[in-house]
Amino acid sequence: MTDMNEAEPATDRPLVCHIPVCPFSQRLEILLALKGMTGAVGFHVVDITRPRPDWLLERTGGSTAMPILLTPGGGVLKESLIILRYLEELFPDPTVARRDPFERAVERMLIAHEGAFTTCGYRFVMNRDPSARDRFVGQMHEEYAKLDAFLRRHNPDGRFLFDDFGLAEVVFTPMFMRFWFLEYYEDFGLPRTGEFDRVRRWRDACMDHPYAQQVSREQIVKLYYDYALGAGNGALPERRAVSSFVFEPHWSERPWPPREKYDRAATDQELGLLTN
Ligand code: GAZ
Repeated sequence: MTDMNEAEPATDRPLVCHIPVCPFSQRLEILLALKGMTGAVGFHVVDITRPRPDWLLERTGGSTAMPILLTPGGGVLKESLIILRYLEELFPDPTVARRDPFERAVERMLIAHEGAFTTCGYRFVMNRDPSARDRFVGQMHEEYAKLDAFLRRHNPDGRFLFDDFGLAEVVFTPMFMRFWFLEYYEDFGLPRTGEFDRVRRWRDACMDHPYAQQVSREQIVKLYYDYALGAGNGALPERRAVSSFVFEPHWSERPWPPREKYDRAATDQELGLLTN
């Protein structure tokens, strides 16, 4: 649990300050797991529902977005894609990114789609206007269609972009998992039509990977309830006192939230957010 005046943790090894369920942080966790280097980096939990501790704001120069990587030498890195590259170079064996320059470029082209894909899914879950729903569905289809076309072009018969789970998979898997919130709150899933077969095979292979199991569907659905009401990043929806991102009561002890996001907003009590 964070508090503004908490003491600065030791940085005798690289330290990632993170929000445990944040997809950008899961990218780093997956990469380290693939390298067998999980223990080489410390993880310090930041509670998104509270103000950032002073020592952290001092180190980052006031920037609050997580994850942040603090180096033993006093360096500060932000942006998950940058931190991934740093960890890839710091712990080069085994490499997760492609070695061949052309393949690496192909991998980067796919990774370049991640921003649009992510934004589309988050805007959709946060949308409050029922009449805009069809437009979001169309945009999601377009995003999945782009991924499908890319994968068909570069590896039509495989499961991953190349032969195994690599850097592009590290980047996209946490987003595929977050989009469980679209299934639950928007009843939106990837259509089972042939035009999405290739991206479906990729997505399923990504989500099944043993090193990518840091979060569960139940956890995502429960923690992201506030996003479904349009309140992102630990902000509070109207008439609520406790964020769905709080650590206590633990998500596993709370009931499943209502799926109806447009015509009803559950209370703290209904969501099991009050400690007795
Ligand atoms: N581009 C950065 C990265 O590391 O790749 C993004 C980091 C980031 O946004 N971190 C969020 C954070 O720390 C938590 S995860 N926020 C608190 C703060 O003070 O800035 C939310 C979105 C969204 C996409 C993702 C997320 C999310 O819209 O999961 O909108 C609210 C935040 C596209």
